[in-house]
Amino acid sequence: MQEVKNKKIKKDIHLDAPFHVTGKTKYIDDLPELEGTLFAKVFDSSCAHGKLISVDTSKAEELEGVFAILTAKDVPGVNQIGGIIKDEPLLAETDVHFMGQPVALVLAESEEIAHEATALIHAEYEQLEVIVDPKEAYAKGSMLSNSRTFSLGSPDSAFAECAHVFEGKADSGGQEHLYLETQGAYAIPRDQGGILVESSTQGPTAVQRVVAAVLGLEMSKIEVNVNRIGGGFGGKEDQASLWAGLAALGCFVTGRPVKLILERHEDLRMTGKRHPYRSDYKIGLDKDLNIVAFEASFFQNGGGAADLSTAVLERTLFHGTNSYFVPNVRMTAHPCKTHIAPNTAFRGFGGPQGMFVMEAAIHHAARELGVSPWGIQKKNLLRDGNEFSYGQIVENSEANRCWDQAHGDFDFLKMVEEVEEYNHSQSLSKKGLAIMPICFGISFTNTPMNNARALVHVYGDGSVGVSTGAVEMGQGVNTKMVQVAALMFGLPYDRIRLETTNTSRVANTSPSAASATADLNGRALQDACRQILERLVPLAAELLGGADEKQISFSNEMVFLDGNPTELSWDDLVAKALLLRLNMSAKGHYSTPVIHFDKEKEKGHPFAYHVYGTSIFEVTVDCIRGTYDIDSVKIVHDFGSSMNKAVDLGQIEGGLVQGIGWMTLEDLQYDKQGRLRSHTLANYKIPDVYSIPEDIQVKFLNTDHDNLAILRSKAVGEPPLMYGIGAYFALTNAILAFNPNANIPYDAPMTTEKILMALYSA
Ligand code: LUZ
Ligand code: MOS
Repeated sequence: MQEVKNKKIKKDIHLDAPFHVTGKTKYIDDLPELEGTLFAKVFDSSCAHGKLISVDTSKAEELEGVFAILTAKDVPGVNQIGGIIKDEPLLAETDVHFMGQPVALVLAESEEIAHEATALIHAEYEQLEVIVDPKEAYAKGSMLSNSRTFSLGSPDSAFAECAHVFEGKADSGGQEHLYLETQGAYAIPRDQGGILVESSTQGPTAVQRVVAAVLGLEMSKIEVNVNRIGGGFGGKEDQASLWAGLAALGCFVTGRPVKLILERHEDLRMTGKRHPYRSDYKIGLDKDLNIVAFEASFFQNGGGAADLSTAVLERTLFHGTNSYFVPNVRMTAHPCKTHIAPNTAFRGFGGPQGMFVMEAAIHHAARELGVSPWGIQKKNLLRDGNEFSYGQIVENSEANRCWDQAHGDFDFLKMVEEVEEYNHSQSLSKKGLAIMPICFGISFTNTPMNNARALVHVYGDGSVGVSTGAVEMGQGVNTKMVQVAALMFGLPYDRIRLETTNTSRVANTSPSAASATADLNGRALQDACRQILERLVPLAAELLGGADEKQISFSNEMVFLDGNPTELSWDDLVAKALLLRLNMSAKGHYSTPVIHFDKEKEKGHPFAYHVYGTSIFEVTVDCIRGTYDIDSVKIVHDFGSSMNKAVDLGQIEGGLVQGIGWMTLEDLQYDKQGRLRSHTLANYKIPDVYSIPEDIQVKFLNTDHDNLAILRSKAVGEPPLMYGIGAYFALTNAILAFNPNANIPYDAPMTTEKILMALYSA
């Protein structure tokens, strides 16, 4: 098919923005309530680990307006929602494994009554030992699954020959997703035993599968519809299924529509988060500061059920050497079972936790050797032909280009000089710099998930309806899908309607995750459009008097011949095609070529491509208070050939700030009983407008290599989060400027309290 060009297509807008900012966008809780709707509330475990002895719902049942209270015995199908490992019941049965675990479901005539009723339920537990620390879990053999090891070269003999070897520990905390729209679902009975589930999910098919299983129905009976969701960040990749499963259970048992929307407190308490990790590392360098060997043990805090932990664990290993080439590697990761809410996907999916350890190891080595970390970083950046620990060979590495351009464009040497001058002249305030290069692999690491479908209808008036498996969560994927269809058909954006994500229109979807949604669904959409064009082009050629099909193209709503507009419009061509009974609908399919991975050998080519970038951080620490400002973040990012700079820039800025929050502010605290203490927004701090760096500059490194990205516009969802790791090390360096002997354990987040302690430590 020839290239289709359309000059009128306006790029660089987010099509949803006007609706978001005027409050017109609709989420689950905005759906009009059907008559007879019941409101659901979850009664959850107040015991983090124990035997469930009894649940007494009698008082609650007496409350006027309570319609039913359901427990595990009311589940008609299998009481099991585990996605990868079958270790998580929908409702607790004989034991509980975290505080916040659903035990009973109250269905009432109003939300208020449901709320009141949950307070009248009483459960008894036999308390068992609670573990919240992953290293303790590992020592006690409390595991979710087997450990995994990635290795390359001969680390043992390499360490023996290293000029410098350093060992240490590096821990990072979890992170609350804090999507603006809390978890929720609305289940509605359909005729002949079907159920429609409106769900706030990134994974409509995952919801369909879970609902069918717990109800003992076939998937065909369950229709999952997602209009859009108010943020996901990974928290709704798998964990929306629980709430949808409960709403659907209520609907199935009562025959009435059931709405279940979590309040913010419930969501904070009951849902899993980014996995906290504790890690040990060992790094070996030669006398020229080449990293020759690296060893790490990652202890993942998985929580009370496996959820996506084993997949997250895998990505920690994939990204354990970040954007550096290390010829001798051994990294082992342990999925540890603890008694907090099951941790889950979160932007970066274990990758950031791995990269933090590598950066800590480099920082440690630089500090001991009295050199700058960026000297070591630069020296070891990935080059074409290098091998990742998982066997994939580096192609089209942009690591050095991003780094070099960041140094040049932002005059890093001058920044270093100015910071040194500042630190000489100021005694009670110090500046710190850090550079954070990133390399992120694009594809689900689980190869079979890398596929997508799209359904396209061209209607009789020439307008177009598009359905894909992509879920719009604010990231702008719908805008990108509109762009793809508009470009294929030569139509303006307003002729393309993006439909909801619905399992009856597009089936067997992978979740919108892994930064791969636009790539996978965009390619499937191109395939569908191409099929329709293949039917239209011969007709257009015929209508234009037997023109050469190869000369036909579509632009500005007109048929073009040999690059020039003809008299034939798109609308007339479509009308004619329908009269001739041509099929103006098509189903497109895409599965990523090339990729494969062998889990026995832990080797393969799992990623379609990698995304690179470099960020430079400058911070100022107030050495009396421990408070700080992030003065600037300067980034050169590998966008490929960005198809929408507004959307892509939004992803960089959002990811960056979310990463800074993870590394500096967001401090999840659990007590020994397994209770989340940072359970409100008063004691869990996320970045606000005041904590955003004053100066954020993002340069687009336009890289035009042939790649598997959609329109060569590289995936952009997750990679920028990892820039935030630079904030941690810039703060560390500012502390060291004040107190060169400071004792600073690598223990993120770097909160102001920790800064203050470190400033005056020895
Ligand atoms: N989800 C998943 C992900 O199932 N597999 C992945 O590799 C992944 N990567 C990032 C985010 N979500
Ligand atoms: Mo995600 S962590 O790509 O759902």
